[in-house]
Amino acid sequence: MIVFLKKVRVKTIFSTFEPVVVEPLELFYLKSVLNNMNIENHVIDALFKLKEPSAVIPDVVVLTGYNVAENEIIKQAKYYKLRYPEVKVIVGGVHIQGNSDLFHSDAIDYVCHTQSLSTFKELINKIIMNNESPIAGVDYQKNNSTWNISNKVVLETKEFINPDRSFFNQYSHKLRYLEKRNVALIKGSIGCPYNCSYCYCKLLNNGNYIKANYKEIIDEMESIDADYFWIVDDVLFSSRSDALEFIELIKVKNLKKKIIGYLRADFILREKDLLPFLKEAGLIEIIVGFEATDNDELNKYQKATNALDYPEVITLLNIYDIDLTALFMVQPEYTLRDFMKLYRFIKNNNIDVYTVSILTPIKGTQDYNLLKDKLIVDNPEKFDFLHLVLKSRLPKWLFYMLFYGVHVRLLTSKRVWKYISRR
Ligand code: B12
Ligand code: SF4
Repeated sequence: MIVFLKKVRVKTIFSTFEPVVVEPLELFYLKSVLNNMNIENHVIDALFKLKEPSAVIPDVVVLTGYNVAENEIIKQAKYYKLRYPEVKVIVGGVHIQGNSDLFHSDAIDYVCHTQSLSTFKELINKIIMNNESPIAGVDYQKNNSTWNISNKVVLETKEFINPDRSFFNQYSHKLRYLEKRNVALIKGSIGCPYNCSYCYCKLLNNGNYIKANYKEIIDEMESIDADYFWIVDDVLFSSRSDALEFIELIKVKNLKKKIIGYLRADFILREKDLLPFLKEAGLIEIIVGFEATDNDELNKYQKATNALDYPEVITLLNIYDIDLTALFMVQPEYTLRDFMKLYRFIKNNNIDVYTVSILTPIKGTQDYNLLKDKLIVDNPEKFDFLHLVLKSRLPKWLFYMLFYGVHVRLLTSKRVWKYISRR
């Protein structure tokens, strides 16, 4: 059997600048499963110019991609069916996990809406055996006509499988997080224990959060020759004991690694005495979702953080020389005053690196269902957090002018210039 594993991408404004380029780690988990089964497989990803090998005819094509690639995934499934009439097409990944019904297309055979890699293995085995019996977590097309819908599957523990890193070893020089080069991704947890109203991540694994196993993360980091490790878990630590365990494990191993991770502002403030130890353990950059500078907005988002704490959080990270990427979100209802307030907050707190997203309801979330009648566009490619998908209070041109205006201060960032000059 031969399997193609493909990340379907669409160009967004984000991909024009490409401040972050990382390995499509999900494909390398799937690759690892196939390698263990001794199945020939080829990773295809346009970002890295990895093309289909010309003389090879696949038996299975696996397509994955984010919300913006929703239509493109279906389009590519059709393309592969035409090109290889016998091929079986499987789709899966985070967007599909929460929106399986959108992929019940003629050109797709299996819709994997579980995170489970053992389910993926089982599915491949069934395809090999030509066995049509149902699998939990996978919808499939029966006799090319009706869809057999499976119940949702919840993973209770993380499966122990490490992704294949052969790609990383070959392409690490191309991988970056802004000015930081040679960055490997690490996934430890699944989902998020918090409940911010707009967020898609908390819905993953059907809302069932699985905490990271820090020992496994650290063992994995130890085996990879990277300068930086971006642990992409939605929250690196949700309790003090998590952080203490992490610090202790790194200390015992005497591991010297540079780590980027996500932490919430309330955690940083509450556990501020741990910051020097976390820095010592290798945490050199923290990504913090501040979202808004106003508590009314934060309450609306059920963010459960206090905007009045944010300046102290920024100062603390400065004191301990931990880089910050601050994440903000603007709403379509924003007025000139709201944009100015955000701009002033960024300026007054000397925030060097930040991103600003436009509040965008993502399919699968409750926000999306509430707001879907008010959407002004339905093209998934526009749901990249950089386009208005809901009507703005300000005229569109003025909204975008202010939205891009807020980004201007990034040009004063040394880190951004380092990134630009390296490109
Ligand atoms: C790092 C990251 C990125 C990286 C890319 C990472 C990558 N792997 O290529 C960068 C920074 C480039 C990026 C960009 C974007 N991202 Co992003 N990103 C993330 C983040 C933080 C982690 C993703 C990751 O790499 N995880 C590690 C991998 C290994 O985990 P995984 O994808 O879940 O895969 C596991 C399982 O799901 C499963 N699996 C995955 N695929 C498949 C397929 C099959 C068949 C099977 C069986 C199983 C399976 O196996 C894996 C092993 O456990 C997530 C947040 C999150 N919680 O997921 C957002 C997230 C995925 N991003 C998101 C979005 C929207 C984007 C952007 C479109 C917009 C933006 N401005 O950020 C752009 C896309 C640009 C483009 N041109 O496509 C959304 C996606 C929502 C959705 N419904 O699709 C998320 C969930 C965040 C959010 N805001 O909600 N992102
Ligand atoms: S925004 Fe962050 S903290 Fe809130 S639910 Fe999503 S991932 Fe969790």
